Amino acid sequence: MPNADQKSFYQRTDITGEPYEPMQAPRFTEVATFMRTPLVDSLDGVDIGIIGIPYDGGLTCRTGARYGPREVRNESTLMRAINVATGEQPYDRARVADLGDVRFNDLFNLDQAINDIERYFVAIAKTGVRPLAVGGDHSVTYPILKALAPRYDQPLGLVHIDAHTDTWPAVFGSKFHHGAPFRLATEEGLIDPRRTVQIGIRGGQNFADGLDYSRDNGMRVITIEEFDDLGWQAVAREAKRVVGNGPAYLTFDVDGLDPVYTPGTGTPEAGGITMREAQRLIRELTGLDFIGGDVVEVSPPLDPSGNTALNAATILFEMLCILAIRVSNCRSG
Ligand SMILES: [Mn+2]
Repeated sequence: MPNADQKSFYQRTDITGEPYEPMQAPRFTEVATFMRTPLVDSLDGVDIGIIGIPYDGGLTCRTGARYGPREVRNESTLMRAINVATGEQPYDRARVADLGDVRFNDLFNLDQAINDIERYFVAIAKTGVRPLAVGGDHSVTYPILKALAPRYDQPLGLVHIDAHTDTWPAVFGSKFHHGAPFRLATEEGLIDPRRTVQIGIRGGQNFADGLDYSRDNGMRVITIEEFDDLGWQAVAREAKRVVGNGPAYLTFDVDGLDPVYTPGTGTPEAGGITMREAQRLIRELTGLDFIGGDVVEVSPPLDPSGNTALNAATILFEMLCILAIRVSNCRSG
């Protein structure tokens, strides 16, 4: 599987002229990029691009997610080049790079921030690079979907892991907030609600507003109680049935996990998914046609232990593994 092209992609030269591979170096060394992949300023030759979105203007509650990308980069240096559980080696299958962060022209203007994010993902989508985004709060997924969905002849399917449905109407005077991306995406035909599954749902202000919207529009809502009854394997089967064939997007809000794993998040809800369940669930989603994904709502200032960012980086690695399988399958046939 590894070829010379992929190998040279990960090689670097240091200031003495010595060639080396950062991913083979001790994990406490080097500038922290996502998964120790090369930081690039061009999309040429990239299959999967991991990009930070240091934006949290859409938060309705506890803040700090703007620091998410930086801290996930740091903890992601602990990830290995192999998925020990599955044997997957994503860097043999695909050229993975750190694309840096989305830059904002007008950080304090929510409506403008959406355009800034969309602009980056339009650039990515044009090249066929599959993006893996790291937030930032969940409002960032709406402009990502705005950029990606028009490339396909049908609305995207969605696997959405979260404690909240994120289908709420406007709050505090704005329809762009972290509890609304999938209502906006449904209204604009970016996602197909009948090919959307929401997993781990258990909370939210005016709970019924979001839940009713999701169900009335045909989304498959799997509450945490149903998740508990079915188990991760059956939930994965159900997600595959709902999403079916056709392009799909994977979005993971770390508050879908129990707060023991991810206390550093904007709106924690007790009684959530375990890390082990989440890892096995994601692995089991292999085969769906994911065109990209994101991990959002990591707020490092709310968890100085770094555990939230470590678990987010681990989820990101699992997502990278299934995306890399998709890339190499598409390449070979
Ligand atoms: Mn949430």
